[in-house]
Amino acid sequence: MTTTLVGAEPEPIAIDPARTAVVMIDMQRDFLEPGGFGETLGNDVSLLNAAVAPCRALLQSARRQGLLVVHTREGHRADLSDAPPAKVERGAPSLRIGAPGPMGRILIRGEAGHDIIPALYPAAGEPIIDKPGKGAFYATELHAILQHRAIATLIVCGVTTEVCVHTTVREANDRGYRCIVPSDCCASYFPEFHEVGLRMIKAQGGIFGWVSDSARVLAALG
Ligand code: TIU
Repeated sequence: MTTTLVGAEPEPIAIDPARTAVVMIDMQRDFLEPGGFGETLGNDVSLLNAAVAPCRALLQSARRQGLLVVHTREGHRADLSDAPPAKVERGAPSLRIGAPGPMGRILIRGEAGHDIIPALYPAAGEPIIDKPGKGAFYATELHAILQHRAIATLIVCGVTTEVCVHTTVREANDRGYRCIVPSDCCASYFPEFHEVGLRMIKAQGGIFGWVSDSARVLAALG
């Protein structure tokens, strides 16, 4: 085992790259591009685009170093049978999950808007997890995939910081994974939620995990 030290708060964290996975959360057109679900909820989607370049740099480094890279997509079956009404009922009725949007039915698997943005498109062989919830572990194969590769540490990137990234980090923390969140590789429609979400992760001695940034992760990966 060859470990490398990643600069982070509340303290540096040693990782074994062979047992570390990058988890890229929901970098989907529906969240990042105009006309998608994020915008229908009343959000300024341009705020999320700041995370794309740092995510791309981190992805490229992770691929070069042979880290496991996993992508997630939030979305539902076409008949909405896996979508709780409590979730579907958010937003204006004409713009809800399953409603027709400019990029196909909103957050429906197989529709254009559900797909991952071209800049961060999964490479051949990288697992893609289709998740019905906010957390990447809920009702998915993610834990099994990580266990089969003896993954101990997750570098969690994506959108949005306080919703799907946070929920996934909390789920991972309860399952025994060490989570590192590079601050510039995630983003929120609400800058203050991004800030406070990251502070929540690293507070109390790192109650949910570690907060770093792409420069420090890239330096550690080499
Ligand atoms: N992926 C994710 O964060 N789903 C959301 O619905 N996020 C919002 O911030 N709305």
